[in-house]
Amino acid sequence: MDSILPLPAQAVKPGTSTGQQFWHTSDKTIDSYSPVDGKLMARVYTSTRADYDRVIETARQAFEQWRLVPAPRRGEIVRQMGEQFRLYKTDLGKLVSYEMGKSLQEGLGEVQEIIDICDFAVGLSRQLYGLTMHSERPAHRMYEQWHPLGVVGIISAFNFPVAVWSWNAMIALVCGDVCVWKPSEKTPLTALACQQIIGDVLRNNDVPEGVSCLVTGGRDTGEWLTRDPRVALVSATGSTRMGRAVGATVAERMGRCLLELGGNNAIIVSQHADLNVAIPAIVFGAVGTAGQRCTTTRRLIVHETVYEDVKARLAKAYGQLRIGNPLEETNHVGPLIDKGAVEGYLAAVEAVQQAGGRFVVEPGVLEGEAYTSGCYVRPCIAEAQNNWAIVQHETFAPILYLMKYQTIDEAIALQNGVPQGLSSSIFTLNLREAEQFLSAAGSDCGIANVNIGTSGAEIGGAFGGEKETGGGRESGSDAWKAYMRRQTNTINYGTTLPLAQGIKFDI
Ligand code: UN1
Repeated sequence: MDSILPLPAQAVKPGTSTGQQFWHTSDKTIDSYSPVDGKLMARVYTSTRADYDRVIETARQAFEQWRLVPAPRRGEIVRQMGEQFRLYKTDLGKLVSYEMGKSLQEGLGEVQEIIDICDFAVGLSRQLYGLTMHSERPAHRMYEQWHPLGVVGIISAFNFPVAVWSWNAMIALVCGDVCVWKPSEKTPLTALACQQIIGDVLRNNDVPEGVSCLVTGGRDTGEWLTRDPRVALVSATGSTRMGRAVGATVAERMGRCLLELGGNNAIIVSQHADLNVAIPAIVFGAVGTAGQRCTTTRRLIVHETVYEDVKARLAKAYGQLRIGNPLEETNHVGPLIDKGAVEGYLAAVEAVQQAGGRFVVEPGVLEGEAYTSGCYVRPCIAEAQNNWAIVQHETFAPILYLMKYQTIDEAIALQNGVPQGLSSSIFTLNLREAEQFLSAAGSDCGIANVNIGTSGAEIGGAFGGEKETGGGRESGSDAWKAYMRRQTNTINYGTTLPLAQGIKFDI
């Protein structure tokens, strides 16, 4: 790992953007262990409250200047960041894979998402459009503008340790905001690497110190951000439990919140499906990132006439999965993030058994020389009922629940019959049922696909979901509007003062 780890196995420091001011007054560290081999990768200093306050103050001052930089110029700086990520794609992809445990291909894919969102943001920097309206009053003009919002707090999760930051940060930066990132305490090194990668660009362009900042720590650090009235928008990715707390705290101070929380994503496999397309999509959706994507396929709702066939094909495909070191390209499935996640997996397996579930592909924790970190588990499949508590709950592990349906109405009801609403898909070649699935009476999720799986969304669309998924939208489409404030402007260029609504007021 030498080439990707110039960071020594000693404490490295969080701080503000250019890398010239790394403040840390704490001697407390987060120890980052790789789930791949259980080795200590580095110790990262955590931010104290005093460090945090200095970061926010610097960010606030940077905002005063950054908001005045023309948006296309901000876009040019983001373009250069995208170039840097192109240069470091392999190194950063490997680091993501080693620190988080996802396969190298997925680590590289994650860095590609950063590059893609940079490109998207560059174009967007010339398209932060407002509408013009026709005033009801003569000699009046109405239009709206989108102005920068302020400090954006980004709380990210371990499973996409760098891409989700970039969806927020790159859009926020072209919108004229400044960013304070609190990465997951499980993956602090990849965050430090990103700050280093963009540091040169910020320095070369004389960008004010504080435009992109990093604070490290656990739950307390996240709470500082959510409670802080200096933070205009908190964008948080993580569990529903975390999101509920963040949402309530930010709402209390009338701040803005963008939540991207848990999913409980289902694929419907109709009797009209092309199974040659469906099976690989299901397997990638269920076992990719070892079941630790918020878009992971957790439930499979299969028409009764193809149920046995689908079950047999899946069992065969799972039998071919290679589990092991994710940096070895021949392996499909890496480890879970830590031993706590393995316990969560085992608890879910037990709950399935207690509810009466039958495993079609058996679960288990892998042991032996290749699995010394203790974090490698077998992706498994269980026949289950949608209303079981364990099926209603998101377990961040590769467990796929299999269930049967008879009518398309029933399948859609099952798909929607969970508290979460992130991603969904149907495999069918039947136009009527595909359109029903996409209609107002179809899937209730933020993402609904036909003949592709639930995960692996492209950055060009708005990403997020409904119900307990939190309602936020990040990344493409017009998600940028969440990072700006809208101002409606009416200008009177006439010589009289007509009032709206025809009101007469003569003095
Ligand atoms: C997440 O798991 O938080 O759609 C994000 C996908 C990825 C992003 C997942 N592009 O699976």
